[in-house]
Amino acid sequence: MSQKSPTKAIAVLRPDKPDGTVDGTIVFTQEVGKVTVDIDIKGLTDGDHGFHIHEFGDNTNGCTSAGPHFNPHKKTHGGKDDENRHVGDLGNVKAVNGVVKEQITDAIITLEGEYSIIGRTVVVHEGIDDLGKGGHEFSLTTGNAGGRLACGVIGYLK
Ligand SMILES: [Cu+2]
Ligand SMILES: [Zn+2]
Repeated sequence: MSQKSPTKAIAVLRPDKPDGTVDGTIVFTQEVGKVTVDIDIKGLTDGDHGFHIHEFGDNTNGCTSAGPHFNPHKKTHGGKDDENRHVGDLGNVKAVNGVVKEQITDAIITLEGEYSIIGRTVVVHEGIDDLGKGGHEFSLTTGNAGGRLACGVIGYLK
């Protein structure tokens, strides 16, 4: 009756800049056909902040080195529940009193197989992700979510 335990992964977010205030932990748990994401972030301004998985697990030059949104299927940027979205598009997180404490589920990201998000980077942004609907020149690539406040590479969790 041995059962494979679910794959879990974690990203520890660190500020992009030395004087940055934002940090946190993001825990991913693979379920059947979906991933549960437990989000704990602090040090944000109140309101919505773009929250994505970016392509590369590289923080050499801060969060910039993580590259664009993880987009293996070459789609345009969208919201989490849109059919047309990057795999990495998880929408916005909402900070209250500087803190985000949310649990979300997503059926597009996965911790297994060819399109696994493990080894890529979670980024939290300065501004609001317009989910592709803002009409800005960046809406269909980044959601015009602005600078990268904090990021962390996704790795396996025991
Ligand atoms: Cu992003
Ligand atoms: Zn995107």
